[in-house]
Amino acid sequence: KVEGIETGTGQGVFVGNVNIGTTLSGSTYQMKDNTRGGMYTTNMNNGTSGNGTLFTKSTDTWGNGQVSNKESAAVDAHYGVAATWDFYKNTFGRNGIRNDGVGAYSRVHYDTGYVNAFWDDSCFCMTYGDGQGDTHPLTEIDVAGHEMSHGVTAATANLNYSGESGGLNEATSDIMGTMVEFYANLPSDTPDYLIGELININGDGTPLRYMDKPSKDGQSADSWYSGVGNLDVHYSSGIANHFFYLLAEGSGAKVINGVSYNSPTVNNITVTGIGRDKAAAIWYRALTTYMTSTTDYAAARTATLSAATDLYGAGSTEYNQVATAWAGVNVGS
Ligand code: ASN
Ligand code: ZN
Ligand code: CA
Repeated sequence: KVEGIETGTGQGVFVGNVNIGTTLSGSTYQMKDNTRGGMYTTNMNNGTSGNGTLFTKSTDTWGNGQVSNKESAAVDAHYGVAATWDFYKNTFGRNGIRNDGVGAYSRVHYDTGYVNAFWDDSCFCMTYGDGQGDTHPLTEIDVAGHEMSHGVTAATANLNYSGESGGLNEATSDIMGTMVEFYANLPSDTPDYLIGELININGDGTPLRYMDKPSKDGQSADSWYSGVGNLDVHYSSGIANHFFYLLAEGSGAKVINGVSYNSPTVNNITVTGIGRDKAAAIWYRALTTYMTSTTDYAAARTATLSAATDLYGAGSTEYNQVATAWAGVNVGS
């Protein structure tokens, strides 16, 4: 054991009871994890500028699951960074967001009534609002994974955040954020293909986005059409989210962890799922090897086919289902 490196216990708003990486400095515990690139979590105390104040205390027990305890959302954020770090490291051998061993820090309790979370490359940090009214803090694990994956995209393909490349940038974050949720596999936040399902972002219990049938949110595209690049990037992302769901799980009706999905395709094309792990490996390799800042949907198709060839061989089942899943969302050759 390295001097100062501790394992604390926390109870987050969403993560439930978890262990978190902390640091003992003198007689004070800090919410700082030196086993994962020195990532730490700060309290913005409703402010909007500066780095915030590092969470510290005299015991190594943090939060109580209640929003009113300011440490609870911090436990979610801290755990989310750790889970994202572990996911990328153990799945792809990626050592941090920039693959340089440096951990990102998180700022919670940003502003008042702030209903969003965001990644910022300039501070190499993540920021979470507390939500407003019936909307909970934005610290759910798929959102954490989503935001940090914007950092991974910026460090790799660097997809421009507008037009079709912007939709692919957003989809990469939804795909990898969802993979982080599956990786963490929390009993209090069972993994699914919904984004932000516990936050109550719409006030009626519905999630922010649906990967099996993106149009369920009323705005997102299920399949490609000319002009889809004019949509907000959080809606043009639907095509790639839908592609990923189809590739991983297949078309038609399915129940996963008690959630029912029904993923229709154009022309009723049948897609046979190859599983999440292979689908994620293909997407990650495409992102880090073939996609560039100007990749559009047609080029994303080519990139994932190249990735599938590298990983599983040309003409493999995996390669063929990549092509079929793209056809299922109207992205053709
Ligand atoms: N939460 C949003 C996102 O990650 C923030 C933004 O609009 N960039 O997409
Ligand atoms: Zn995003
Ligand atoms: Ca989710």
